[in-house]
Amino acid sequence: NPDDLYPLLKLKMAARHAEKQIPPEPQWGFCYTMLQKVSRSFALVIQQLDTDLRDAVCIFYLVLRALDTVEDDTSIATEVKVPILMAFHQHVYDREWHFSCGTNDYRVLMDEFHHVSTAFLELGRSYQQAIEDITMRMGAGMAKFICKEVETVGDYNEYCHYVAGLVGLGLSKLFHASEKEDLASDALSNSMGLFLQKTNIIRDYLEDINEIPKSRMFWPRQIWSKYVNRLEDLKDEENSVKAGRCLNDMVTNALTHAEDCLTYMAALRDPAILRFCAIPQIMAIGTLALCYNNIQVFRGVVKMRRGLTARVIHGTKTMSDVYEAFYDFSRMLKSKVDNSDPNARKTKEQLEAILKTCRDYG
Ligand code: RWZ
Repeated sequence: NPDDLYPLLKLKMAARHAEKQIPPEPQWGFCYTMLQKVSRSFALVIQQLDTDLRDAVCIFYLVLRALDTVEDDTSIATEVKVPILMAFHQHVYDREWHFSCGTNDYRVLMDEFHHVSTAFLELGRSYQQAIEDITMRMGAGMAKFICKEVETVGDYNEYCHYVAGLVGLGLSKLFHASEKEDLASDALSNSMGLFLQKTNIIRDYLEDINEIPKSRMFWPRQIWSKYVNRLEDLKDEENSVKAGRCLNDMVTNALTHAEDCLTYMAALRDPAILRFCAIPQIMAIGTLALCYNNIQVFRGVVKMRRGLTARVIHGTKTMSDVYEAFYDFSRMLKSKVDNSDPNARKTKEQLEAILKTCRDYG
């Protein structure tokens, strides 16, 4: 599609530009280089922000990444892991603190964590307090879920709150600390994180289930047990109808957060912060539209085409663009709903509510 070429070129140029913008101080150089390595997409959206807020968000991300690296390392005994997770918010203040774990780039992040601490100590006090508070709460939540499975939809919401909803709360605090935004409510901030996290959990089914050593699964039993006896059974060819319905059930659950996300974004005043928040949310609803009733989710990776991603990144400027994108993807999703699906009515109700919000305000 020749229409896609131009935005794609711009995207590549933006990525190269980001590489060249590495600051000269060793601690900041390390942090921005590391951010590029652990998340190219996040390194790209973070560039929307002004310097002091961008620095705080970069450190926030790396601190949580390090916390996640500890949680994720299955070779660490629980008795060792839990105290580290619980005290991580104190370790960030200590330039001498060190704990080696993880692999590849994540191991470098852990081994050179003193650079992150040094940079953290240079942030304004209100940024530090926001990062400390969220790190403490996420560490405690991760520790709780080490020995707990995601059984009910309530557990699913609770787990997603710890690993993503809290990121939303933290970002809202950082935006407020920058004096560019009012403090958003915890409920709306939480929804911003849950919408992204639940989309990732749906899309990453196969990757998570095939992981060695066996990773925990986040699809709640309360949902999948309506369709199959074991979560792995969704992969089997003979279960494809049931698998599709289970997938649609999960997408419908994720869609319950979309209206809150629109309300959150509509209240933002700073255009750069809006772009930073909106790009991932539009990618999420686009991914849900792509995954709905698409059993490829159980066979391989389902990802939005790169040209479309580039268009989202460069085409999102104002809240009107956000309403338009949510409208288009909701319409696309609605056209895929089949009345024989047990959740068809619920799904369509969710979509109708999103479409109405977009029409009323967009
Ligand atoms: C913009 C208000 C970015 C909310 C959630 C968005 C993302 C998905 C991934 C909130 C390190 C990446 C692993 C942070 C812990 N959640 N979350 C507003 C938002 C970082 C590890 C991975 C989390 C995690």
